Amino acid sequence: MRTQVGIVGAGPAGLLLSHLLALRGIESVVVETRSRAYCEARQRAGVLEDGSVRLLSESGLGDRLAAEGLVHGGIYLQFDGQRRHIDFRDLTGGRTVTVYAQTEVVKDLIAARLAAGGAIEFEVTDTAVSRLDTDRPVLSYTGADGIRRDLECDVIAGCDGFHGICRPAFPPGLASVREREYPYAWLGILADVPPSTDELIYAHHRDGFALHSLRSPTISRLYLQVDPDESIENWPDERIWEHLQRRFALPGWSLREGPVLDKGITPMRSFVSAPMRYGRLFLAGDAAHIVPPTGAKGLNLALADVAVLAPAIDALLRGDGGPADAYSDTCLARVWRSTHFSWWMTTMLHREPGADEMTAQLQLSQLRYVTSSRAAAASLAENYTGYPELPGAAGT
Ligand code: FAS
Ligand code: PHB
Repeated sequence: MRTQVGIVGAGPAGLLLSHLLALRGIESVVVETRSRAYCEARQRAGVLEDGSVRLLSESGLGDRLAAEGLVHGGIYLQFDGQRRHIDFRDLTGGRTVTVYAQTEVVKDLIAARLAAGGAIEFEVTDTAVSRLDTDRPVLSYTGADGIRRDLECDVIAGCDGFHGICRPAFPPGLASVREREYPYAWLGILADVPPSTDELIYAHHRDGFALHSLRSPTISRLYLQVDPDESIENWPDERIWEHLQRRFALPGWSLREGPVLDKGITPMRSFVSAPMRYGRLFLAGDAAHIVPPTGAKGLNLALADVAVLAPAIDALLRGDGGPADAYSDTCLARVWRSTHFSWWMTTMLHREPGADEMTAQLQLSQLRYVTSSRAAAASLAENYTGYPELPGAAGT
């Protein structure tokens, strides 16, 4: 069997890459271990940067996003008994973010690929990649029908997330990894209750961090900091709401509660593996880098990687290897900016277990500065809405 580009993983990175390649007349096959239903229901990110919205819209994926996405012009930072607004529009000359869940991005991408006759093989097993240092790399997998396949490709894209098989396929010693695990995790809930806020609230509290996000005018998404080894069984809904009430408490404001539809615990880490390419294997998204979700960057970085990768593959297949040679460095510049911003937001807002009062005072001073200095607030706004700004669709 043969295709031009073999793509491992039907998450946002793999699916958008397949779509952007198809727009350039390049054929691909996406292989995915999970079912379509699982991929479409997996609760993850919720916020799209300005540039991500433009990228999706300019590549023909903007209809539902425009109709259902919630445009936000800022966020609230809550600390020390006060809640202060950071006005993105004012601070960045009009840039915003859009609340549109990753589940919806994935649904739109799968629908678009299947409508265009794209090949997505769900529920595959035993994926493997080989001959990566040749111009005919091979993507092997067993299909849902139990038949083993060896797909000869021109290029393979490793979009298989943090636990995938592509990054480990690099030769030993080639990749350098920079990693930091945080001494806390996020417990996230999806609740059937209208949001108690118009825009996201990031709350610093002595008990721990909390975030009030949302999915629609009737569905709220909330997170609270827990210990990294916590298990969800220790967190009945009542206990979750009790902690959220305490961490968001503010005179004259109340947090509405409702049925919890989904809950889970996510570990927090910063992780960058470089380079993002070996021979004809290119990594994109979580396969190459992970950021703590405090900066709302993970999904956006995945989309930004493939916005660079699609034109690079196109050029490579036309005989110009320049953009492909530059791929890793081009992406890593943005990855490190987002990694720093995500680390900065995380360490400013989370209670560090065992930290002394000095740490808490330093955090509060930073929060007071960011909400009182226009220069400091503009830096947060610029990074949160996406820096540097993404070019148009796929490098146009
Ligand atoms: P993904 O992990 O989304 O997709 C990889 C795909 O590859 C998966 O579907 C997987 O099943 C498949 N796969 C893996 N191994 C395979 C194999 N061997 N063969 C075939 N397929 C294989 N980001 C935010 O911005 N905000 C958040 O709040 C946020 N919350 C998160 C919560 C959780 C629990 C997790 C894990 C991540 C969260 N993220 C968040 C980050 C997340 O949104 C990622 O950045 C985003 O999913 C990255 O997309 P991909 O790179 O496509 O990777
Ligand atoms: C979400 O809505 O899931 C979300 C929003 C902002 C974040 C993280 C998660 O920083």
